[in-house]
Amino acid sequence: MTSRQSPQVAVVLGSKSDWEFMAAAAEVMDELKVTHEVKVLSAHRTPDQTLAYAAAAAERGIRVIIGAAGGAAALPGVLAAKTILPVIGVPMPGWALNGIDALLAIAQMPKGVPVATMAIGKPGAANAALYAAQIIALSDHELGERLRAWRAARAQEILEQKLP
Ligand code: RP5
Repeated sequence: MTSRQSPQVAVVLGSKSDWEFMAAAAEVMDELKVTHEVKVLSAHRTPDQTLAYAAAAAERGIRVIIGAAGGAAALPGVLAAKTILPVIGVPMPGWALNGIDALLAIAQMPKGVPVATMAIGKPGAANAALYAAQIIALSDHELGERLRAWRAARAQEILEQKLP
């Protein structure tokens, strides 16, 4: 049995430099009270540790994995190759192609190993957290209620916007 404090979502960053964008995912999960852990693991720089982490995630109680990487962004796909947990990929901006490279690398998975691909950068990070929460809410009614309240609060913010 998994305790309430154990992480439900694993956020895996290809580099510490990705945190600048992925902090937005942690903020949303904090708001929604979705427990999570953040790890730095690279498909290219620490391949053995990345594979072992993905292979062990489900038995540790992780329900969803979010993988963030830039450039030749193999990380989400490599995580997905070692688990049947849902994997959500977030392309990181930067370098010459400003995230387009990572977007295509993450989205273009071969048949049989899916990765749910979000938008580039901070919007994608926040949406990855929301999407992970929506998956977990399929079997967590209270989280579903928090998600509904979160959406309603965002709608209210729009309705209350005033132009100068
Ligand atoms: C990717 O290369 C990482 O996910 C990061 O987005 C990018 C640059 O990494 P650093 O050189 O900043 O460590 O693998």
